[in-house]
Amino acid sequence: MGDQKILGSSSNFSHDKDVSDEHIKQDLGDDLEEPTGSAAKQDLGNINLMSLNDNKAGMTGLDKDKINRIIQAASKGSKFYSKQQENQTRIDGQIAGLQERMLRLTPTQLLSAQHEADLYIQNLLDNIDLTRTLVHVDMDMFYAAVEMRDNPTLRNKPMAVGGMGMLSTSNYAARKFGVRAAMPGFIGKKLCPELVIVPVNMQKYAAVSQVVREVFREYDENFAPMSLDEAYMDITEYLELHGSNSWDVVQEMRSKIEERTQLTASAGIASNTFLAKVCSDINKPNGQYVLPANHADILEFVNKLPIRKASGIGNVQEQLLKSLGVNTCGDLYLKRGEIKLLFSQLSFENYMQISQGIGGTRLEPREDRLRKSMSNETTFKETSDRNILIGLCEDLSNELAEEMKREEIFGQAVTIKIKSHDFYTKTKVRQLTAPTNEADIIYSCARQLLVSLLESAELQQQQPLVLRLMGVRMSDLKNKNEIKSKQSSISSFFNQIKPVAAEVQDISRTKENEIVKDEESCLNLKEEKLYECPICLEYIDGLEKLNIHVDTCCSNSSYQTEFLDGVDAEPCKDKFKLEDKSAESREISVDNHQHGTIPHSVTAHENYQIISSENHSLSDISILKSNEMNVNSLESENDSAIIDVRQQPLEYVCPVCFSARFKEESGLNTHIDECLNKTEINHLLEEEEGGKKRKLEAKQREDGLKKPRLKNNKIENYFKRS
Ligand code: DCP
Ligand code: MG
Repeated sequence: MGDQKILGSSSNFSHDKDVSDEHIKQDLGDDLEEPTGSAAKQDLGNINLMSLNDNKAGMTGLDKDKINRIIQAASKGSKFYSKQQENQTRIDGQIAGLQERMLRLTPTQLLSAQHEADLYIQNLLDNIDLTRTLVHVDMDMFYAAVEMRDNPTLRNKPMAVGGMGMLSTSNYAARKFGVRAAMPGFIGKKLCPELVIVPVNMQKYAAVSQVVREVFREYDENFAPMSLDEAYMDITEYLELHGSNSWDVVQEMRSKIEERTQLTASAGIASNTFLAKVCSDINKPNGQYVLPANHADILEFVNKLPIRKASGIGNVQEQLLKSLGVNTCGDLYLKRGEIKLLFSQLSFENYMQISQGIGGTRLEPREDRLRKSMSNETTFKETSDRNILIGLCEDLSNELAEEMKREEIFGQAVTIKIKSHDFYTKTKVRQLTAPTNEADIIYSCARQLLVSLLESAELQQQQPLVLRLMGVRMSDLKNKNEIKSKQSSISSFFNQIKPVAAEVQDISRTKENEIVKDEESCLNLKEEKLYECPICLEYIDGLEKLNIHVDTCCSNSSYQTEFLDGVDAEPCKDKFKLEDKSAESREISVDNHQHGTIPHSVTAHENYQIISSENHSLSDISILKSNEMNVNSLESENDSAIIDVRQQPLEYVCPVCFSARFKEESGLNTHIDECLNKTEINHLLEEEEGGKKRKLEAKQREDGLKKPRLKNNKIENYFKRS
């Protein structure tokens, strides 16, 4: 416990001190000419999107205006800055529209909406569950604490973990200067020149995390890790079994963590996950807070809680809500009429739940927690060359398939993501009729989506689209246990490349410099996160890679003399792979049972038939009958809504020849019988058997989009010999 003393008594932990203007000025260094007065503020544009998020332990009482001016001055002139300016203009427009609509609301409309809201809330309260004891435990300044533990010279200095490109976290001494996670290191240095930046060492943090999780397991076998340093536990049964009180149990749990790791953790105890998480931050570091499980106490607590404290409410939502006069969770209730009328039903419900302090009371069973998606992205030198782009798409698909095979994961939805040279992102998704991790199938589908995106953009703009980033993502994941053997037969293969499917187009913008938490990383200990280079805005997976990248980026730029000054994206060509339920899941398909998460969801409903056709050497053939997709999306902190859902007419496509289409099932069945007898299948089989593999590939290539390229040794996966 020797180290504990050093940590516990360190001044780094006294985090509530004010930082005066003078203190900051003194630490600015001479090279940054600080703008003063309102004119200067005007000059810098006051981009709310870039303002310091001080919603972090150890950051209360900071001179936020001052810090914001430093941050904006440090970023001015960069692509990042101008993009944030552009995004802010868009948000300002949304705010103006919102306010205009609010002014037009009549008292009668408001009364009626309030009444509806009251009914909704009453229903929530009638079903409230206050019987569970949920705990949220979060390690204090995790990466930084590990580094300080292992290197005593760091303990009394403002320090951060990361690099000049991006910081992962900072200790409490550095937070007093406004230095925090998701901030570029060079801006951290502007805020605090004596800041020591230590590189990330993920292996070390993962090892500590294992030890901490062993402690969690002692209290709840089914604990839900949310990242390396935090988890939810439901200790209701533990308390019943041991007849103890939650405060003492959590105290004991934290002591065990400290004994075994020499690191401190903080905890929150409440009747649901939303409240437990908020509570764990209250007495950080090395503290805990319990919120009694009765509605009066809960209401009193949430009434004064700033909206930003509710998980899922980020910068943009905060700006929108504040423009309506909503500053606290209690205000969400006071403005329930306006919220009902001005926001979508999903947002309304989410906000009303927050206003009542309602959240998840049951943790998802461990076996149900599966990563939501896996993807592979690459950035490259801007190009509109169709061959290069298609080649990239193939590489990405192959690598992704390899990774999925390694992890024995299958996906049923393919998404292509592209980013144009002017930073607009488009994604297009297609639902498959059966899960797969076959490269050929993924590539075939991704390629079709890519070509269709390129062509529609070309039509719109009358010129080829110039791209700088491409990604292929597989979602709707299933593990091998969920895959029935028949689904990996020819049926899935043939059906997955059907050109008929629902499509979704999504124009999204991703929050700048926000490192996205991979909530599922807890399951496989891969803590790769997506970072955006603050100089060229490329996305990089993993902090270490980002920092190497930023160094290259900086050395190829005018950064050394004036950081962020008109730097080009040219050096950013690194290929990278990310595993996510991260930025991607913010766009689509979040359903993580967490209170307060932004309710984005995509649901696909499929109807398909399985036709058994053994006499044709095929074990089964599933046929796409219809594929419809419902997309619900609310604007979130970083994304604009998913825009366009198109429904395709119902149609049966022959899974053998791909060219015959039928309105009726009976016509299709007759056709398949004939088609199967035709030479094509026989050829494929003969060629496979006779080892004429090249011919097959050539044929597939010739067929282009119509058929996927089979891996030679994979054909037996699709054909079962009788
Ligand atoms: N992390 C990251 N990028 C972020 C946020 C966090 O890489 N944008 C990493 C580093 C953190 C760890 O995850 O140490 C845990 O994140 P927390 O949000 O819990 O932050 P800390 O543990 O560092 O600080 P706190 O004491 O506020 O919990
Ligand atoms: Mg933490």
